[in-house]
Amino acid sequence: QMAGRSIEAAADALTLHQHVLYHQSKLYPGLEKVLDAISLASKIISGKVRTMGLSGVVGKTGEKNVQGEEVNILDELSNTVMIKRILDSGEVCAVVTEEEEEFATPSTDLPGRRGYVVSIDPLDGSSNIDCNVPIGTIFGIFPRTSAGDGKGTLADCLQPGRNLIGAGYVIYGPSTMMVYASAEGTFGFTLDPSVGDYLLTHRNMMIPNVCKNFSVNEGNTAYFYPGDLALVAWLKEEDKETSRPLGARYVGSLISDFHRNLLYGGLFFYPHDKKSKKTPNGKLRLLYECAPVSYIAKMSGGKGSTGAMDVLDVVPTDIHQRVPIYVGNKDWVERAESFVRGDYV
Ligand code: P6P
Repeated sequence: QMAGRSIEAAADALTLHQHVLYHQSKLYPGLEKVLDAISLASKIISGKVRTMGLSGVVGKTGEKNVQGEEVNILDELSNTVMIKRILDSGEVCAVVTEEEEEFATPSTDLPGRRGYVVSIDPLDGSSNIDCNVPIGTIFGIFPRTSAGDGKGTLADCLQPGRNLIGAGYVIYGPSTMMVYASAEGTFGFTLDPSVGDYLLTHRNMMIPNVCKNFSVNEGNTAYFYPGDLALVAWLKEEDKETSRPLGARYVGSLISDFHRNLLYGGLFFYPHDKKSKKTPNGKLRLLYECAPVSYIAKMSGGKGSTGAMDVLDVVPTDIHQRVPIYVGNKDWVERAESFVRGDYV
């Protein structure tokens, strides 16, 4: 019986490429090549992450990125590899990445349709890299809006999450997994290093109808607005009917917190707070963190909100724009909205 199962699995576990080819390439020609590029770059990153103490990628470059954050060697490598592979696919007209002030565009003498835009956080959770806590790559894929097949424009990059045609993340955890969501639903693929490919292991992922944990950095409560303070207190009260108090889980790596909540149910939030004038709208970025995870949540039966509106309806005015985010079980996100709506002028 076991043998049969393992033979069957080896024979028919779809690869990520096949999944995209079968489900999306009629509507979105060449999209599978975009996923191939992200997938290849993520395998290179996975290899470095798994041997980081040996592969000389631990530590800092000594530079600061556009966010004013110190850049880790692995951040820079991940960014360089992702941009190059994605633009070389010939299917992408612009890449928005956390590590670059401006969006990157391809040389137009490459064959290809350049019909898509990719927003990407090549390696999210950098503060966790050196201490071996899971980190991740987060990405969103939009259709280009400008005419022709040349380099993309700023307008191509400033699209609301509502326009996403696919979004996903790679979690470099005990296993390396790619979770990819599209109109088809949310599917999980596990990297088999002996094969060197992502094989389907989780079909039609849906957030369970239970909310096990809340996930927020309570070290910031001194700077919270009243609504968020009331929300945190409410989540901790005992109330059997609404299965409170919830557990508390906070890894500090968005993809780890989000992935756990996708599988077990949970409410993650990073509110805007009074901590820093520099980031009045919270810490997480719309285009390559909040919109992709809100899209994945939506495709998995959940929701992402800024507290005042659906994250997917926010039209960016800047490619590095930050928004507050409450994401996870739809009913719990809506409860959170009722607490914090009052804080929005
Ligand atoms: P804090 C990691 O640096 C990150 O961008 C996300 O992955 C994570 O959710 C958040 O910041 C953690 O921020 O302020 O709680 O350390």
